[in-house]
Amino acid sequence: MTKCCLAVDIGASSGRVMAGYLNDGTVQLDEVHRFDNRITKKDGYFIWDIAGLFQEIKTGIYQSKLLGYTPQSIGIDTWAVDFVLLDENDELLTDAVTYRDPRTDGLMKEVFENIISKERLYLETGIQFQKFNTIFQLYSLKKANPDILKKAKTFLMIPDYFNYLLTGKKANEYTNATTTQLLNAFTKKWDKDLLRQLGIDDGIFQEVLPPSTNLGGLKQELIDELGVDMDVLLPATHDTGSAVLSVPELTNTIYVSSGTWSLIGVENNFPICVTKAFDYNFTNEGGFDYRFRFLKNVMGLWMIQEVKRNYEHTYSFADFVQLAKHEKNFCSVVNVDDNRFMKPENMIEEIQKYCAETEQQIPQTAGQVAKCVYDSLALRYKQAIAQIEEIFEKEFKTINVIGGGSQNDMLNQLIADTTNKEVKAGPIEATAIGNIVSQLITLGEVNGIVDARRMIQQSFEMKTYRKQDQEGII
Ligand code: LFR
Repeated sequence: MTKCCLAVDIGASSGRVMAGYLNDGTVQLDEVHRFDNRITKKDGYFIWDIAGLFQEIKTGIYQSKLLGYTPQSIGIDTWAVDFVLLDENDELLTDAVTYRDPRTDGLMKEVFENIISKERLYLETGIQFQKFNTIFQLYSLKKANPDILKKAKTFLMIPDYFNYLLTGKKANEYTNATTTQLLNAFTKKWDKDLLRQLGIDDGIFQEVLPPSTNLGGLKQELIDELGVDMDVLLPATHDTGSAVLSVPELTNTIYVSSGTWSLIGVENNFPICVTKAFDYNFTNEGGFDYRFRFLKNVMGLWMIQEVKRNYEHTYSFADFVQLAKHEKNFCSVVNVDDNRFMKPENMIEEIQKYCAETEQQIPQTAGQVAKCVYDSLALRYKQAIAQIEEIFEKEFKTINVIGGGSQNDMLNQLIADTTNKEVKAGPIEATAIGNIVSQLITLGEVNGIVDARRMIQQSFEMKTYRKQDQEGII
């Protein structure tokens, strides 16, 4: 039996349970369970199947045992901003509505006009303006369904809720809580003044606990059901927080955490809320060890995930890359961050419409659609990177692409070509690795974030890309 930590990492399109452990000073990772995650529609809202996901977590725990592991701890990370509310009997009051639901359309402006100015909100929270931030989701609930908020006794974000189901303990983990845009960036506590202004009862929010907190053991009924007894530890429960823990070098490097979203930024020891950061809409999300991720959300691979779904999964992600490589001469680009691509009826048609409206060539084949997506993403990355360099008055030499998207060698090459910087790709499982090392730090098996990053560098290979195409593709 191998002693391990279990990392549960759930993204917008899939989740996995990984067993991780140290061997000879290196981090070892083994996928014990993988499952799909998808958005469904219920009662007029786009929602996550939260009960189904918890079932998958349990299957993963059980599976780890069957594969010969003895888990000593488990940590859960997921995407950010989404939440559930519990009533006085700790029953769910709502489905977990996804941040891609249009219920918050137009509400940012209303909040700035009626509740708090945009500038003040940024200065207090350090968080970027995204229409899906929890603050706007709660505001929309207050408008559309005030009774639900009245009945609510507990606010838990998605990983907090899973932790509650595992342990019976209610808490709001810090890194994920920062993405609500309701936490003061300096006190690192719920901003009670802001909540009062919004008319939301601050009593529903739980204690904010940092990564490395031990929430305690599993509930007895789960120990009986799964035959496993272990502690539930808090990693950075926001997936991007865990992912960035896996970036080994951050002095001269800009990271791109590449998955459903592309999160492009640097790491700091304090939030940066200068005018340019505000103008360019950069965020300061809380990280492990109270470091801050200064980054920008760029659309990411959601577009190609949707394109794949629209083609009824006829092509794999690798197929799209191969097909796009054969479309060297096709060169139409879209603004990937346009709200129309957030949750369109049909992504392919939306891309085609955009190209028609902007009088560009309309992509017809799967290869042309994919090429358009990759070119458009690379162009947007280039702009975000230029903005970071402008804000920091510094040139960064390297870009480290981490996460599932780092397997896309065409996109990696495009980034090198368009930015003329060295691109390092990997680790692919950055988020799960960050989750595991944070547990190892909590358990005293790794010394801290500096050692963890060195260890990760020694444990996982990275591929390097340099500018090839002098013309640039875009
Ligand atoms: C990435 C991510 C981003 C967040 C977005 C929505 O998976 O967590 O960091 O902005 O999803 O929650």
